[in-house]
Amino acid sequence: MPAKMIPYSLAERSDAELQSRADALLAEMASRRSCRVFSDRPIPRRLIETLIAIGHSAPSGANRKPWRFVAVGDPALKHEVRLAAEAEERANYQHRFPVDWLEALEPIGTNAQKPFLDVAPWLVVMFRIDWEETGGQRVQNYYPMESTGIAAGMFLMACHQVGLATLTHTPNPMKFLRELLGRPANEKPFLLIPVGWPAADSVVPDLPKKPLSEALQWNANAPM
Ligand code: IYR
Repeated sequence: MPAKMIPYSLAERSDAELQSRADALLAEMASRRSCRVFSDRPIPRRLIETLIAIGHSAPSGANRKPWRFVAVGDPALKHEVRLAAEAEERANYQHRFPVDWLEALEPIGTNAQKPFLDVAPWLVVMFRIDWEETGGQRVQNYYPMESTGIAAGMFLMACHQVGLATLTHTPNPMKFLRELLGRPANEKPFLLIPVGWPAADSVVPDLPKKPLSEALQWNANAPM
């Protein structure tokens, strides 16, 4: 049955106002960097919950919200995650990554050591849910990959907007996260996102960024 329809409208704004809001947002987002050196300064659980609620507000295929956020703040569990992630990454860096991948990672300066998994006050682990069981029936979700990616992006943006640092970490294969965090087989680990303050001595690589002109194409008749 179709849902009841309710009105939807947004505040009336001039093009100039939209542009200045967009310019301000771009300036803020352009300063986001992936952080690999965190401070242990605590972050309140309620703040993490609100940030996750923002991720959870993401659109999703058929409104299924095919994701799970697991917020890990227990030092002992974070340490277990670190040990398991480092074991996978050691294998990745030592013999699983092909040479071209290692070369692509070289400027970023990453290696198999992941101290931030102990230090960051929260590890937010996202899972994607391709199907769910309701009443003994297997129900397919739609676009779980796209949906979970959008939710992750909104969560990352929310963290940056409130003033916190994040990292999109993928210590593949990530099956260990399902086991350590007690999630069922239909939940596939998607991203491990440490959240917190950068350490006082945190640094990031000074990397050239692909210009927008290489990522944006206008069609020939696009209006001004
Ligand atoms: N997951 C590994 C390797 C890695 C992969 C990509 I793509 C990066 O942008 C950075 C690192 C690690 O976290 O070390």
